[in-house]
Amino acid sequence: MKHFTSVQDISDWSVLWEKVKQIKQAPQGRKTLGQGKAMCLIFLNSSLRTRLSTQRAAMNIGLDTVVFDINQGGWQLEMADGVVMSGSKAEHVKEAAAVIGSYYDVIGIRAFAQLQDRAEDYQETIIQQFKKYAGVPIISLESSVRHPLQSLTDLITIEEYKKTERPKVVLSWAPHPRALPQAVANSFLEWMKTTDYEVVLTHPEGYDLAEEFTQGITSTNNQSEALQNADFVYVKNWSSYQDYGKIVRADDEWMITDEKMKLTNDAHFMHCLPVRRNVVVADGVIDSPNSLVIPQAAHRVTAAQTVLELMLDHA
Ligand code: AN0
Ligand code: CP
Repeated sequence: MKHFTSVQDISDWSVLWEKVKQIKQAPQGRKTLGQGKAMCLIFLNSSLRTRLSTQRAAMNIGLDTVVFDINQGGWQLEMADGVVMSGSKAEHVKEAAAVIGSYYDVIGIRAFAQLQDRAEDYQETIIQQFKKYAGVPIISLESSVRHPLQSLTDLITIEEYKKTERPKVVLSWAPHPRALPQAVANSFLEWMKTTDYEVVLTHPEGYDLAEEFTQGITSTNNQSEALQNADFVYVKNWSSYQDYGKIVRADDEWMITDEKMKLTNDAHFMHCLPVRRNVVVADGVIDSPNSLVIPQAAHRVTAAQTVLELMLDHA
């Protein structure tokens, strides 16, 4: 695997599932795979899971890791080509990525959508520029459009907990006090499309995702209808794609409650975390035995290690 920035980077699913199985059985089975190599994880935004699980995955295979919170102590990077750099940005990504690539064998980068300019966010500029200039494999730790490590985790989790071959998986929008990116939802749909699950998307009017992600997916503005007989309820907030980056209305009634979960087929509750209790999901649901949020988050290590092993196997 050269880079890991979207589902397109998976070239052989049977090799991937074999690896997932091995890692679940013996996480430290390949303790020396990363020996003599090192990874740099660059964060432009906050993180708990991505930061810690990716480091833990690296530890399991003996890959040294450095975390670089670039906004705290790094230079501000110019991402666009051909600009006159007379403003506040001291260094161009062209040099920065190449330099980091000369020190490290793998680079992970988290750069959320800014939610100001849709065209700019949807170009995934930061990931693209690192791919172009770093000269080493790039792992997305959540870009402005996608969060593939999360989506792989979600797929591994559903595969582990599904009780039928073709479970009904519902992705439901839920309210949130802050405008959030669409990346987790976009990416989830992109990965779900590779399965033969019954996938249903539900959100209030005004929260349609980009067509490239929703094409071929059943979608409804009626949350109760979507939840009928669901086996997995995956919940996430995102801000509007049409009215870009905006919270278009108060839709508090979209919170996932115990009452709503009663409509489902005793569904598992999933969320990528961090989650705001009693805004996105009621305590009763997230604290119930049907909630998968902790095992799901634990599988972030499985997912990161799978990706790292696939990269290093062919390095
Ligand atoms: C981020 C988001 O919605 O993209 C990260 C989720 C993994 N969430 C928040 O900022 C709360
Ligand atoms: N799910 C997830 O990516 O969590 P963090 O933002 O804490 O890394």
